[in-house]
Amino acid sequence: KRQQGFTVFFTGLSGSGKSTIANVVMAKLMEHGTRPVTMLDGDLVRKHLSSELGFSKEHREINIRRIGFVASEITKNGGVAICAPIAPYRATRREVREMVSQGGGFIEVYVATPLEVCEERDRKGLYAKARAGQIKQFTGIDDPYEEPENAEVVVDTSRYSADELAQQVILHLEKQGYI
Ligand code: GGZ
Repeated sequence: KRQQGFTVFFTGLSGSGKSTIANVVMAKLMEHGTRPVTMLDGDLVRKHLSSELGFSKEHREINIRRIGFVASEITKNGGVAICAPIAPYRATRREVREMVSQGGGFIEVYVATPLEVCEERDRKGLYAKARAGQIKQFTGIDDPYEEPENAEVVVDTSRYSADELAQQVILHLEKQGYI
């Protein structure tokens, strides 16, 4: 029996580790070798699909709906989509879930790294800029992040490595019969 397509949708703050974990999940899924895997990372989407958009609520919603549409097309055709945007709004995440679920599986992964930890790391210096008012509407600083309440997987980056967390996601996919 041909297995159905699915979307793994990561959500979490800037610097939470979404991309890192998503890339490990992608590599592990490709080792399985059964179906094509498409990565829709926040950065890449912003560059290639949403370059005209900013970070207002309206623009973030448009961005997430685009990601959701592409993911749903991939999923419907039996592929695997991995998405890793911030996706700060619960309602928009629900819309994407509904869209994707019509054609396959939807697995929301909440990368629950606390703001203090993301800000402490501040790999790109964006939090410092946001605190200084040089970037406005920065998620977690002066813009909201609505925590997921029904995520299929919640990962704790303070206790496990990206590799271990990716393995937790893979385990979930195996348990649910996706792979
Ligand atoms: C949040 C911002 C902002 C503001 C620029 N707020 O760590 P990064 O740099 O690479 O990830 C962040 C990325 C977020 O884009 P998304 O498309 O994932 O956001 S959303 O889902 O809300 O549409 C960050 C950078 O863009 N960045 N300005 N104001 N992140």
